[in-house]
Formats: sequence, C-alpha cells, structure tokens
Amino acid sequence: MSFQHILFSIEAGVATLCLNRPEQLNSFNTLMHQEVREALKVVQSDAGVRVLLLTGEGRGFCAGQDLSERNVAPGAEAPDLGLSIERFYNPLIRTLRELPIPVICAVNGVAAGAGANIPLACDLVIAARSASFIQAFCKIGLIPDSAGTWALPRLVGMARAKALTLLGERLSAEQALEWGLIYKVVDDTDLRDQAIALARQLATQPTYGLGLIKRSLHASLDNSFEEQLMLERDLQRLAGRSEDYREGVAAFVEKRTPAFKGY
Ligand code: LHQ
Repeated sequence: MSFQHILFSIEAGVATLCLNRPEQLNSFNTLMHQEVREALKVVQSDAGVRVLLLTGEGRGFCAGQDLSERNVAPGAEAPDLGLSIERFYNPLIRTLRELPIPVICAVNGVAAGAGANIPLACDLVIAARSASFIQAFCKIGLIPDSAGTWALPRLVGMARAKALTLLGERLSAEQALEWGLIYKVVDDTDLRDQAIALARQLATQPTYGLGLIKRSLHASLDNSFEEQLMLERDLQRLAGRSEDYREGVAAFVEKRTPAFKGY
C-alpha cells in the first residue's frame, strides 16, 4: 500500500502508523484522514497485528485540522463543522479506542487541537521531553473535539480540564505526566526506540486478554460497582477460554517462558 501523507508498515506484529506532513506539523487534511482510515482498516482486519503504534514525522506530532482547508471566505455561508467531525474525527477516535489490541501513541512534538486529543484515545502515551499539548480550539472560537471534553475531566479533573480548554495554554510533556494525562516522558532521542521496544514486547503478550483488559477499564467509567463485577465475571469467562490462558498457566507450572499466540 502506498500513501502520500502517512507512513504505514507492519513488522513483528506491530503496525506503525506515522503521520507524515511534517511541513504542516502533520495537521489533518482530507487525504490524510482517508489514508489513516485505510491503514486502520488493515489493522482491524489483519489478525497478525497485535499492537498499533501511532506517531508523527518531524518536529510536530499533529496540529489538528489543517486550517487552510477550513478558511471561510468573506461573505460565504457558515460551514457545517459537525459534518467534518461526523465524517472523520469521531470515527477515528472510536476506532482507536475500540481496537481490541494495545494502541501506543508516541508524541514526538507539539500536539494541538484534535492532535492533542487523539493521543488520549490511545492506551499508552509516551511523549518526547520537548513535546507539548495545546487545546488550541478556544483560540479560534471552537470547542475541543475528538473526545477531549470526555477524556480531559476524567484524566486531569474538572479544574485543570477547564483551565486547559478555556486558556489554550501550552502544557509541557513533564506537566502532562505530572497531571496524569500521559504514561511516560523520555528524552527526544530515545522516543522512537523506546516506543518500538515497548510495542514489540507487547506484541508477544496475550493480545486477546489485553483487549479484554482495555474493554473492562473503558466500561468501568460508566458502570456501577455491581455492573463492573458482573462484567469482570463475563470477560474473565472469555479470557479463560483463550489459548493464551492455557499457555500462560502451562508455562508458569513448567517454569518456562510462555509462547503466546495472541488468541
Ligand atoms: C498548520 C497548522 C494547521 C495548517 C501549523 N493547519 N497549517 C475539527 C473539525 C473541523 C474544523 C476545525 O477543527 C477541527 C479540529 C481541530 O483540530 S481545531 C484546531 C486546529 N489546530 C490549531 O488551531 C493549531 C494551529 N497551529 C498552531 O497553533 C501552531 O502551529 C502550533 C502551536 C501547533 C505550533 O506553533 P509553531 O511551533 O510556532 O509552528 P508554526 O505555527 O510556525 O507552524 C509551522 C507550520 O505549520 C506553519 O506553516 P508555514 O508555511 O508558515 O511554515 C503553519 O502554518 C503550519 N501549521 N498548524 N492546524
């Protein structure tokens, strides 16, 4: 598959999707949205893919929507931005969140607008020390999208979510870590290697079980305590029927390293 605005490869169970419009800080134009969608379809349909790694090329991770595509000419009719959200951003966020495999986001530089919220739909966010997060929407009269208004209060609390989204100030990677927005900060020069190492290691783990862990944690945000206990029972039932459960226990008992297949 060849793409113009993304780099996409699959190796050792890891699909790597790299946003590749570095001159525009990897902001999303229509073609990039379409290409990301195509790549994610491959990830969804290829059973050999056990981890997705999302990152960006150049000094930015993603500056959100390409605003040159959204400039409204004087006197022109008001645009329906809801259509763009419905067509591209919401499906992207749903897909990242619902993929039944771990999704790692390596934030290599500035992440602004939708680009600051896409990482929050991923499972493990590692940022380069020089990276930053900007809820830039308020600067152009918009509201945070890509599920930012859902994720931010849950991750950092309402007070910080309001400050981030109403002020649109730059949040450093270190501060994002301290606030619980992301998992880890590493030196810029180590980001790519560490993200790939983590992805490769995760790709050898019981993928089906990891997908169920994701599902149960997501559900916990809306479930009551009792509902969650019942969900744990149901998902543990599914996990216990997997090949990898058999292998994990057998390897433990036989004191050897397990060879997980991912199902
Ligand atoms: C850009 C962009 C960009 C185009 C940098 N577009 N070129 C959903 C649905 C429908 C409509 C609207 O939006 C959405 C969701 C959203 O994402 S809304 C929010 C959109 N994003 C922003 O408002 C962020 C805009 N960018 C910035 O504020 C700055 O570029 C940041 C703070 C990210 C980085 O600042 P600097 O490091 O100073 O870089 P720069 O501003 O010089 O940008 C470098 C180049 O990238 C520059 O092009 P040039 O030709 O002058 O070198 C920028 O024009 C271009 N670029 N973001 N979103």
